[in-house]
Amino acid sequence: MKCLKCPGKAAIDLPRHNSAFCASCFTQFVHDQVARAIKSERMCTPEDRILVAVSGGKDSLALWHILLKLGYRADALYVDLGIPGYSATSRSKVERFADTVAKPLGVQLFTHTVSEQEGAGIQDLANLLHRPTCSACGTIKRYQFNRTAVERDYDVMATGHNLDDEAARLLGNVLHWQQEYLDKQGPSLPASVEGFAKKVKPLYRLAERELAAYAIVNRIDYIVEECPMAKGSKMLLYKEVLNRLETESPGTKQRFYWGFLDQQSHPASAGASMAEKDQATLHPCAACGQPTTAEVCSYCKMMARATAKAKS
Ligand code: Q46
Ligand code: ZN
Repeated sequence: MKCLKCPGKAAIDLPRHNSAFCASCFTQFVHDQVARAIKSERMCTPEDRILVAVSGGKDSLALWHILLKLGYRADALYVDLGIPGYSATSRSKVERFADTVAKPLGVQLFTHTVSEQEGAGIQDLANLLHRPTCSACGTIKRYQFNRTAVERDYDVMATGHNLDDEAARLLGNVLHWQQEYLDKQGPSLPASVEGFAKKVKPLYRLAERELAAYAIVNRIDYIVEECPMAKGSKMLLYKEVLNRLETESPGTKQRFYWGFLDQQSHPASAGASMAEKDQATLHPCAACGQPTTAEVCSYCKMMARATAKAKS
């Protein structure tokens, strides 16, 4: 297969975009997708100072890499959760990336160590509180990222959530009709009140698989294993289900999540009653007078075709 953009050989195919790219055109494609996300969702300007939440995984390190390549001033914060056999490796990946890629560009890495600052590693802390580890972890990470962003005067905080993450989260929120969460599922959340940093997800247009390919093509050394605490989580199940749908019908995740964002961006029509919407879009069929959105209703069109066929 050939690259869509140049005469080179394609290195990665993107069924949902009906295209394939060579390594360098693919890198360009990823940068373009992020630039587009930032612009269309008004995430930040070139003057803004950005704080990236990094975990050592492909998404957050790719995000940091992309923002730096696009010329943004992006520092990062890593939260060391103190999970045996996982945190030490993820921390070393982040530090290596910072030393080799970020620091030469004059940007900084901050580290927050849970066992030092909160007094115990995340698992001990969760046991103590009788809370699931991930729930305690989520609380600490949200709090510390926001606090660092606000105290150090960053304009915006960026996380590496990708299309798969957001589609899975949307599926969970829809299955449980969590309206409050649905309202906050956009990729750009303003600093709604004093003390809250603006939060953005510049990778929402890119799939997990595309970010893994980006990391490999750009030689980003990341931790491949998931956090051991994620095992058996609902999110992984939702991702599995969506992956099955995606295989059967490429573009499903994108249609699901981007379609949701589209609906959200038209609050007027979403808020209108069904009767109001019908009145705005329906009018009498030119042939039979029954309500339709087209000039001639589908019944009349179908019957006209049937009549024509019968006569021919
Ligand atoms: S890091 Fe933390 Fe995740 Fe690990 S303990 Fe759970 S929430 S799974 S994103
Ligand atoms: Zn190419």
